Amino acid sequence: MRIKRWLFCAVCFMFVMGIARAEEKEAKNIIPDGGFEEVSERVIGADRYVYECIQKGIGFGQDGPIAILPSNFGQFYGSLEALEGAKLIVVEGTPGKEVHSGKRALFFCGNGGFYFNGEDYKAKTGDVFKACYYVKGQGSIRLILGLINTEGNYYQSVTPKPVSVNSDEWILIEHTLDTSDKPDLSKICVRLEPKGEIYIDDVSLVEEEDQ
Ligand SMILES: [Ca+2]
Repeated sequence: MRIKRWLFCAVCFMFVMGIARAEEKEAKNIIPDGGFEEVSERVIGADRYVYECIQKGIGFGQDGPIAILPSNFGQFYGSLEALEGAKLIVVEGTPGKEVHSGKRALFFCGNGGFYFNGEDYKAKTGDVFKACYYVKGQGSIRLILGLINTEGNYYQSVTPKPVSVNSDEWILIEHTLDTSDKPDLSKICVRLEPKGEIYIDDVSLVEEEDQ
C-alpha cells in the first residue's frame, strides 16, 4: 500500500515538473501586444508627438481631439516629412476578415516604418530571432531589428528583404534574423516597415533556442 502511494506521488511530481518545464520552454514574444488588441487614447492637444505627426500630414483615422493609436506603437522611423499622407489606423472587425484574430488589427497606408515601444530587448552577438506575422493588402513589408551596442548606441540593423504582399486573405510572413555577423551587440529594438496598403496582425518575435 505504501509503495503504491509513493508511486502515485512520484508520478504526480513528474507530471507537475513536466508542465513547469514546458512553460519554461515556451519562448516569450518580444513584441508587446502583437495582436494590436490594446489601444492608447492620446489627447492630441496634450501629446506633442501625435500633434506633430498630424501637423505633418500623418493620419490616425479619427476626427476630433483624441487619436487612437495601438498601445505598442513607439514612434515612426525617419523624418515625419517623408511620411506625409501616411495612415496608421487601428481597425476593428471579425477574425479572418478585417482582423486576423481577436478584435483589432493595424492598417498602414504609405511608405514608412515604426518602432514598437517597450524596453529594448537584451541580446548578444550570435542570437537568432524568428519573426512571424500575418498581413493582407497590397504592397510589401519587413520586420527589422535595430541593433544597440554595449556603449548604448544604435549602430546597425538586421534588415531582411521586403516581402511582397498582394492578397485579400491573411497570409503568414516569416523572417529569420541572425546577429552572428554583428559584433558588440547588447540590445535590440524592433521596427516594422510596411509599404503600400497593408493590414497587420499577430506580430511575434521570439529568440530561438541556442543550437
Ligand atoms: Ca488582433
